[in-house]
Amino acid sequence: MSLPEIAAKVDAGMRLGEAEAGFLLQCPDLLAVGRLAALANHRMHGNRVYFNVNRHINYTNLCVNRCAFCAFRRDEGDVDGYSLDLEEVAARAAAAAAAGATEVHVVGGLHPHLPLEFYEEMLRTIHKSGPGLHIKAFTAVELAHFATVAQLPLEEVIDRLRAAGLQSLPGGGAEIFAERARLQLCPEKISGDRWLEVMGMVHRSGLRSNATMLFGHLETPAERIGHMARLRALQDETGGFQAFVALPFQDRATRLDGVRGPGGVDILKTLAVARLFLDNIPHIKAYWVMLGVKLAQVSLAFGVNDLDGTVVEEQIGHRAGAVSPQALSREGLVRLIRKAGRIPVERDSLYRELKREPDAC
Ligand code: V47
Repeated sequence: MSLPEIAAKVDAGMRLGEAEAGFLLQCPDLLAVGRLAALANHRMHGNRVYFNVNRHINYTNLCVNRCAFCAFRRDEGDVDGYSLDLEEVAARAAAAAAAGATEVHVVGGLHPHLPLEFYEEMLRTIHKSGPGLHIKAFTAVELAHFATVAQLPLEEVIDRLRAAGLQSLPGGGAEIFAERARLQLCPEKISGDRWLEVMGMVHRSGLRSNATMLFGHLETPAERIGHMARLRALQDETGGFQAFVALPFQDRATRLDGVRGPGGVDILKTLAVARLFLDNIPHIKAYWVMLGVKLAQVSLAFGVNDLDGTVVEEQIGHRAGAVSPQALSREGLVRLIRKAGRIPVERDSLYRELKREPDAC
C-alpha cells in the first residue's frame, strides 16, 4: 500500500478500505492527506461551506453516568448541579428566535428522575416560544435513558418525542465504539452496539441525525477507523446521518488524569481521513468550540465543509478546558469562511440553503 495507490483510488472515486484509512491516519505527510480530502470534498461541495445560526441549550448537568472524559456532569446534591425549568427553557428559545437562530441544539445529562412527559413538554414549550426553530435534541444515549426511566419501548419514546416536536438528533454520545476503550472511558454508558441500534431506529422513524467521534484520548488509530467503519456501515443501510463531527478530547478537569488531548496535526488528519473514508456521509462538520476557531478555519482546507454554528452558550467543551469563545456571530462565521477563500452558505438544519435579507442578523 502506498500514498499514490490510495490517491489513485480517491481520484477514481473508489471506496477506501479500513487498512487504507489507517495508513492515511498514520501517514506523516499531513498536507498530502489533506489535499486528497480537499479533492474529495470539492467534488461533493465545490467551494461552498455551510454554517448555521443556532443556539445550544443544556437543560441539565445532572447525570447518572460518570464518564471519565466529562467535566460537565454533576451529581444530584452538588452545589453547581442544575436543571432548567420550562420557563427558563422558553426564555432561551425565545431569545434564540429573536436573535435570528434557525435551530436549537438541546442536550443534557442523564437526569435521574425526570419523566418522559417533561421532555415532551420541553419540546412543546420550545416550539411555542420560538416558532419556526428547528428542534435538534437528545443524543441516542438520552433516548435510551428516557426509555429505561419510562419503561417503554424505544420506538414509542421516539414516536412520542416526534409528536411533541423533535425534528432531528445531534450525534453525541458515540464516543469511541471499541469496547476496550469504552469500558475505561464510560463503563456505564450504553454500548457502541446499542448507540448504533438506537440511531438505526431513529433513522427508520424518518428522523435525521449526526454522528460524533470523541478522539485523542485512550483509543488506538485502528479503533478510530473501526468507529468510522461502523458508522459507514449503518449509513449504507439507513442513509440517515447528515454530518460527521469529530470531537477532539479537551483534557482539563476530567478524570482522565495525565491524558492529553490531540494536537493540531492529529485533528486535521483525522478530519481529512473522515472525509475520505466516510464517502456516504454528506457533511464533515468542524465544531469550532472544541477545535478552536483558527484550527476550525484551517480545517476547511482538509475536507471540512460545515461549521457549527453560532452556538451562543456552551458548557461541555468549556468546562473541560476549551479556550474558544462562547459564541460566534453570523458575521464572524461568514468572515471566517470568506477569509479561507470559500463561499459561505447559510443552511437550515436539513442542509437546505437559506437566503436572508442583507441586513438580517
Ligand atoms: O457527547 C464530552 C463530547 C459531546 C468532552 O451533532 C467531549 O451537530 C471533548 O455531541 N472533550 C457533546 N468532547 C457535543 C456534541 C456535538 C457538538 C456539536 C454539534 C453536534 C452535532 C454534536 O461532547 C458528548 C461527548 O462526546 N465530550 N466531554 C471532552 N472533555
